[in-house]
Amino acid sequence: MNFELTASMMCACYGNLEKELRELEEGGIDSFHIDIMDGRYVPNYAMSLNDMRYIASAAAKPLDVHLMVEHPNNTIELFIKSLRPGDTIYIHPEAEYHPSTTLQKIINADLIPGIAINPGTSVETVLEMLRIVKKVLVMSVNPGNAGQMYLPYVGKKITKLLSLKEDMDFEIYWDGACSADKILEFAPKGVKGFVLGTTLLFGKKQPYGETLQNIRELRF
Ligand code: S6P
Ligand code: MG
Repeated sequence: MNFELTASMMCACYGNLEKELRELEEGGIDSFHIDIMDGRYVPNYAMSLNDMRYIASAAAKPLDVHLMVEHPNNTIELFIKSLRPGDTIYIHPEAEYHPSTTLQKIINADLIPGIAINPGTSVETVLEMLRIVKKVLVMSVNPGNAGQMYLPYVGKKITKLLSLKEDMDFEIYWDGACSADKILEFAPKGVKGFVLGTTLLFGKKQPYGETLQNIRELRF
């Protein structure tokens, strides 16, 4: 089965960041998920612009930048200018007065536009934006931290998004508490990619390549 795996780099070991990147790339990761937080939109900081710049300069695989910041329109150029075509920027529509303006800047820079949908946000409130974006990041935990519990009510929203994705031309990605059983359930239904954090990839006594291989060999 064809699905993408992206590594949540806020969960990586910063003492060995270059080694982490190499091991993940050699192990077959598809992209690097970069969680940028401002301490206001979410009560945490996680990664910074400089962390993202370093990973952008050192990685061969694309970046998947998840902006959990208020009014990303004010600073979006800082992110755009360090990224390459094929990289993605997700914004949270609730964090912006005019999210379509910010998304247009991402499109104009030849990057892939995405929105991230919080557990408490309805599909109906972001419906028009689904026509603009190419990727929808469904948060299955509240944004701000790794290592949280899956919120089961998010499953219904994924079902709704799956019914819209062909017509509106976007792909669905999973972010938060991603486990093997979730990949087994949702990849066959059409969820295109999964963000791997502490639940499945980091902090295990297993080389990343083996873990990623095991995930690719899950039986559907
Ligand atoms: C949360 C963030 C996520 C986490 C990821 C961690 O605000 O957007 O990308 O880093 O969910 O994965 P896990 O398996 O520790 O929940
Ligand atoms: Mg994220």
